[in-house]
Amino acid sequence: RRVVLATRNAGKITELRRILAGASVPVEIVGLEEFPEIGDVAETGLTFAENALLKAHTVARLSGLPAIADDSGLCVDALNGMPGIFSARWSGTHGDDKANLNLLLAQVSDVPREHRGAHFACAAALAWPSGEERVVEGALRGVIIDAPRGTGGFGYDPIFVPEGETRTTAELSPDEKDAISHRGRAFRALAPIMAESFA
Ligand code: ITT
Repeated sequence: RRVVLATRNAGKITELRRILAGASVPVEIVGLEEFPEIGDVAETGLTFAENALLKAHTVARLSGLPAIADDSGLCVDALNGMPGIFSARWSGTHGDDKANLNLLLAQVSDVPREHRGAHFACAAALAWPSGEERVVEGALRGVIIDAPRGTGGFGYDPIFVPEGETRTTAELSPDEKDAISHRGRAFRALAPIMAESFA
């Protein structure tokens, strides 16, 4: 019942462990640090689902265990859905959350409030060493604000206010974010599939 969590993003690891624990999936989650021989997976897919499957399949094949992966990002209406699958490396440096967020803020600085719509998207993939696979998606609509607020979460959370909220996702409690987030939705949908396949 061991499953490898195929991500190196610390913010995701925290959230995924929390979400899967809350969904009572009967598995032991193993981190990638147990497989130092597995390098970075090139994210060559064109969609969140393709990239999540690429990561899950690669890690399942190399570890010999089932693997789950998350591919996610922020899609901004005024930028035609960008940064999207490029969210982690929008500024040019992979994983530089602050630089990515600041570049995005500069790019929407002229966009009026009524056109600040955006959504977070997450594809949650599960793959087995046999090549079998499942993938599900979740999303959260909201708006991009002018200046960062809050210290929770990671990535673009300080500039994203979900629909129906006044606080950014960085100002929500962990439980509040999980309840509505793209990641919470995707992995809660994957949970019964995992539970069934590990029963
Ligand atoms: P792994 O491939 O190792 O999982 P990564 O950071 O490269 O890590 P992605 O390609 O899926 O993963 O990029 C996700 C990026 O999208 C992340 O770096 C953030 O910038 C953004 N993002 C995703 N979910 C987010 C969330 O809940 N809050 C804020 N930003 C988020």
